[in-house]
Amino acid sequence: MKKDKILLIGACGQIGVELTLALRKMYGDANVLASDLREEHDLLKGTGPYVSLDVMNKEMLHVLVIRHNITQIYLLAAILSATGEKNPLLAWHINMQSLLNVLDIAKEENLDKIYWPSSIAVFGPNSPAMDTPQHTIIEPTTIYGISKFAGERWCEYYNHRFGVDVRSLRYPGLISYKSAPGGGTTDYAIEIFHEAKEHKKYTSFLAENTYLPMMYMPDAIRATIELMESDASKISVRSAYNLSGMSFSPKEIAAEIKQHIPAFTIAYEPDYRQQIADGWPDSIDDSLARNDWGWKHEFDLSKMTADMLANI
Ligand code: NAD
Ligand code: AKB
Repeated sequence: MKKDKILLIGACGQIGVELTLALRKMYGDANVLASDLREEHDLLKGTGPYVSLDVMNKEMLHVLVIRHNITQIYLLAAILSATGEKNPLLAWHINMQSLLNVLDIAKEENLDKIYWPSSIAVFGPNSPAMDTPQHTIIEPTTIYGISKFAGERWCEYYNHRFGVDVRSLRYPGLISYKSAPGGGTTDYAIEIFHEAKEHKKYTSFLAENTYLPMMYMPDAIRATIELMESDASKISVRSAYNLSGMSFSPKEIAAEIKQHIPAFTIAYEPDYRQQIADGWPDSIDDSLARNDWGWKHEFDLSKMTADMLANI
């Protein structure tokens, strides 16, 4: 039997650090090769093998896959929504070419499984905002959302056309304390905790009643692993599954933080990210993920707030 050997690309990012550590626990430290453009993250040091890799360099990626007998790739490298709007052509180039490099090598080397995350950013202002269904109008207006939607189509194409076992989730905004976020519109919901603890006040770049779908990182890591561990016969969606945890506004998260830090105050100064958030859903219907492979979230706003404040 072939031994599982996993390559994580973008391992030093907000999700990558925690996913690398979780996969090392499951598969054994030596069987999970972490890689990134950046220097190795402090939390990864001494926990397993690490290589410097630019995923845009297909030849180098290919050599690495062959040399390390890689059987699965988790591709997490990307330019996120807020950063993407500053340089749309670069975001398109990196987000698309990285995925095409990975999918093509997966096809050529007959790899077992590929994971690549999509985002709620695939939805746009013409999608239903509440309980946005899996299949609906999808007209993203950010370059990040456009690249994620195109990526979903490529994933489904490589699965149907070439049999590549690629799996994907449309993550909501992810909230965590271990590794810093990388330039998203939902990052306010992480900054607010750090500022609340340090300065007891926060100025939000989104308006008070802007609702967005969100998820606590432990739920996101578990969802990713549960999807990847599911029998292929259970995976009916080969583009990307809707995935839901909670939904709240800046006003609601501030009220929740105030329960723990009574002196905490919030002000609102919406910037260019408001327009991005206004085009995204308020909440997501993820019944397909729940029915197909048994997804169930654990963290709501109050449980997450208590955990974040206890750990920062
Ligand atoms: P991040 O920005 O924190 O991390 C991305 C990592 O990729 C960084 O460490 C960066 O150095 C690395 N990287 C960038 N270009 C690279 C290249 N050319 N070669 C190798 N590495 C490169 O992002 P994240 O929040 O961890 O997101 C990971 C994935 O999940 C992305 O596809 C993102 O779109 C998706 N996602 C994230 C969220 C969220 O809230 N964090 C929500 C939805 C989807
Ligand atoms: C972002 O805000 O860009 C990400 C996402 C929801 O994809 N957190």
